[in-house]
Amino acid sequence: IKDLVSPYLSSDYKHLQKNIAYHLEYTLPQTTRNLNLFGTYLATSYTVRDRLLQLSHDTQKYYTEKKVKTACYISIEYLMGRFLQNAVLNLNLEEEYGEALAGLGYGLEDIYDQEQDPALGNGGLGRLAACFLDTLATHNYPAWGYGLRYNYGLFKQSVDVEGDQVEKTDVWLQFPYPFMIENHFIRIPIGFYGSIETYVDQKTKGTRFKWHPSEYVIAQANDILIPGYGTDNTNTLRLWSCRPIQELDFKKFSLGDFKGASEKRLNAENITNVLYPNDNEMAGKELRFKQQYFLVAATLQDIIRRLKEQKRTIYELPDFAAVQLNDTHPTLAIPELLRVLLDEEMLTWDEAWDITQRTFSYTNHTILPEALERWPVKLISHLLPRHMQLIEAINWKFLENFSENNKESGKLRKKLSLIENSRDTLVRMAWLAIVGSHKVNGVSDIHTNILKDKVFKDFHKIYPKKFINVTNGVTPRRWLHACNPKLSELITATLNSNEWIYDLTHLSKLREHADNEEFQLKWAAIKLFNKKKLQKYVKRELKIDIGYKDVVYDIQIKRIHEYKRQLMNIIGSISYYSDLLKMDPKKRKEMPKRVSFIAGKAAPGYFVAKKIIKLINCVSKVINTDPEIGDVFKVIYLPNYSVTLAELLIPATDVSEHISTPGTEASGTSNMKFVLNGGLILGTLDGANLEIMKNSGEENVFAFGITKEKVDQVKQNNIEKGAYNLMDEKMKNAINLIENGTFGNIENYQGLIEELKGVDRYILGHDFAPYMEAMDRVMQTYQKPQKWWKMSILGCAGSGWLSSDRTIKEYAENIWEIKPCPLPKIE
Ligand code: 26M
Repeated sequence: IKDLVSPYLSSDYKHLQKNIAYHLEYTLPQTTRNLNLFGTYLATSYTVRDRLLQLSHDTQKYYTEKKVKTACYISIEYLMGRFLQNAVLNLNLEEEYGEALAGLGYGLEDIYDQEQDPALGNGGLGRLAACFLDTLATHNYPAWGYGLRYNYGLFKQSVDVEGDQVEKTDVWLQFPYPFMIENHFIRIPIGFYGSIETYVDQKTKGTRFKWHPSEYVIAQANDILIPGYGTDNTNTLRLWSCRPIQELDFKKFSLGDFKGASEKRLNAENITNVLYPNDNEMAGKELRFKQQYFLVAATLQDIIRRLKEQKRTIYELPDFAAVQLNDTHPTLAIPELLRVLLDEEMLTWDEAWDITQRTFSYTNHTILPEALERWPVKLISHLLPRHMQLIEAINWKFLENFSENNKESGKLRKKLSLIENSRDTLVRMAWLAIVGSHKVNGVSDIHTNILKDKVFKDFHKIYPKKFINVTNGVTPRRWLHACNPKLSELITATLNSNEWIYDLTHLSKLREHADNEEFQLKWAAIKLFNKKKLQKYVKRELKIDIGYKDVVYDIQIKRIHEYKRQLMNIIGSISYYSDLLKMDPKKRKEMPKRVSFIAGKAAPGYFVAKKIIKLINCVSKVINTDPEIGDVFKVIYLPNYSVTLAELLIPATDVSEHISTPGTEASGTSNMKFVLNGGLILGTLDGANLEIMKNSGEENVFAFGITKEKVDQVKQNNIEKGAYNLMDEKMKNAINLIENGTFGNIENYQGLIEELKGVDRYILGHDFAPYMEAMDRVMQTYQKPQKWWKMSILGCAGSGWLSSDRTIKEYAENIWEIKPCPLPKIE
C-alpha cells in the first residue's frame, strides 16, 4: 500500500507545486487561477502535513515493532510558536519550497508570515515543553506530548493611550490551523462528581471501591506532528479538547451507571475553553481544577489503551511509558492511575503503588509560595470523591512511617502531611507529586539546591536520591538556525560543517576565532543586520524612529512580575534620563547611545504588574519626546510579546537583562537564547545566569548584586529600618520624579511606590547602585568593539551545553530510562 502513496510525496519542487495546487483546488474552496497569500499558505501547509503524516505512521509502526519504552510529557501548556518554517527546515525542504512558491509568485518568508502563533502557554514552562518536543524528535527518542487544545489561547495585548495594558481574546481557531489534525478515532469519556460504591470482592473477600461519576464529557484527541531535524522520526503532541457527550457516545462507551441525573449541566461549560493567564501564580478556580483532571484522565486512558493494543499487561506499564509531570498541574495523574489500577485492574495496593511510583516523575519550576498549588479538600471531594479518598489513603500510609509519639515527630508529621490544616483544609500538590514519583527535579543548580535545602527539605532528608538537577536548555534549531539564518550560515562556514545544529558542543570551536578581527567584523555585521530589521519593525508598528548603528540595544523580555524586577529596570531608566538632563548639552551629545526595550504581558488580575506596564509606557513617552535627549536614549515598550516577536528581538540584542532577586527565578531560558545569538547578559546571581557564567566565563557576563545567601539579611534590614531609609540616593531621586508627577498622576503608581519605600520585598533599593554600575560597564565596554565582540563570540562558543538536546539526554538517562530509536534510512 505504501507504494500507492509514496510517489505523491516526492520532494522535487515541481512536484511540491502540484501538491500545493491539489490542496488549493480540492482541500480549500480556492482555485489556482486566483491565488492569494493566505490560501497559498494553507495549501502549502497541507502539503507539509501530508509528509509529516506519512513519517508519523512509519515512526509509530517502527516504535511498536521495537517495543520501545516511551516518554510521555504531560504539560498543561505548550508555547509552540509558528510551525511552518520549523517543519520545512527540519524536513530539509527549504530550497524546494522556496522554488515551488517562487514559481507561484510568492516568497517563502511572506508565506511563513501568514501563520499566527498558537499561544497555548503563558511563558517559560510552556516554551520549555515546546523545546523538549523538538529535541525528542530530533534525537529519535520515542516520545509523546500531552496537553490541552484551548479554544482561546493567551490573550492578545495592546496598550491604550494612557499606557495601560488592554487584553483581547485570542480567537486562534477562527481560521483553520492546518497542523492540528482532529483524530476522530480517539474519543475518551471523562467522569466527574458522583458517588463511591463499596463492595466485597468475592475472590479475595477484601473490600473494593468503585466510583460512579454522575457527569461525563468527551476528550477528543487533536494531534500535532512533531518533526525532528534531519531525521524521519516524527513524534506526536496530542492535545485534548472537551466536547459534550452525545447519545451515540453513551452507547459506544456503555456508561451503564449514568442515571441521567444532571443531563442539563453537561453542556453548561466547556472545560477546554480558555487558558488561564496566570504565570507563577495559582488560580484557585474550580474550572482550572477540572482542566487538570480532564488532561490527566484522558492521557492515562490513552497510554493504557496503547499498552493493551500491544498485548502487554498492566504490570508492564513502567517499562512501557515514563510519565513526566511538568510542574504540579498534572499531579492528579497519581491518584487517577492508582484508581485505575485498584478499582478497574483489581491490583493490590502494594502492586498499584509500586507501578505508580515507577511510572511518574515530577519537575518543579518555581519556589514562589504563591505559585505552589494547594487545592481545597472540599472541592476535590465534591468533584472527584474517589480521588480524595485515595489521596487520604496515600497520606495515611506515608505518614505511618513517622511516629506520633513525641512532640518532635508530631511536628515533622505536620510538615510532611499531604493535607494542610490552615484556615481551609488543603491538599499540597507538590507533596503528592513528590511522594508519588521516583524522581523529582529542579531546573537549574541553584534552584535544585533551594528545593533540597529549603522548600522540600524534609522530603530530601527522607529520600535523598529522589532529588536531582536537570538544568533547562533551548532548541538551537528554532533559537539560532531558524531565527538567525545569517549567523547560522557564518557558523556553518566557519566550522566547515553544520553538525552544530544537532550537537551544539561544536560551537566551542568558535573560541579560536574570538580574537580574529575579520571574523569579528563579520559577526558584528550580522548583529547590525538583525538590528536594522528590528528598527524597521519599531518604525512600522510604533511609528518611533530609533537608530541602530552605534546604538546599544538593551532588552528585557519576559512576563511582568515583581520578582523579575522590571520596576528596577524602568527606575534605572528614569535615573539615567535625569543624569542626561543635568549634563552639559555638548557632552550629552557625545554619550554612547542606547535603546532600552521592554516587552511582556501581565496577568489580567495582577494589578501591580499592570501598574509597572503603565509606568514603563509613561516614562517612555516622556523620554522619547524630550528634544534634549534626542537619540541618545530611548525607552520602547513592545506590546503583545510572543514567540514570534522573540524570534525577531533575540538576534537583534546587544545586551539582555535577567535581573531577578537571587533565589527567585528557577532558571530562565531566554538568557540562553540571547547568549546563543551573541547577546551579552546583564544579570544577577540567579537561576541559569550562574551556569552561563560558569560555562562562558565570568568575564563574559555583566554580573552584579548579592548572592542568594545574603537576601534574607537584606530583607530583614528593610523590615527593621524601613527600605526607604536604606535606599540609594539616585534611586530616591528617581522615585521623587515619579512622585512629583513627571510621568503622570502619582495615584497611578501608588501601590508600587509605597511597597518600595516600605518593605521592598524584592530588594530593588539594595541592588540599585550595583545595577546602574553594571549598566555603566556595559556602555563602556561597547565603546571597545574588539573587547565587546570577543565577549559576544566567547559567550556563544561556551553555550554548547545550553542546548535542550543536552537537557533531554539527562532526562532520558537519569529519569526516564529511554533510548533513541532512529528509523532506518531508506536510500
Ligand atoms: C497554576 C495554577 C493555575 C493557573 C496557572 C498556573 C501556572 C501556569 C504556569 C503556574 C505557573 C506557570 O508557569 C511557571 C513558569 O513558567 N515557570 C518558569 O519555568 C521556566 C522553565 O523551567 C523557568 O525557566 C522559569 O524560571 C520559571 O519561572
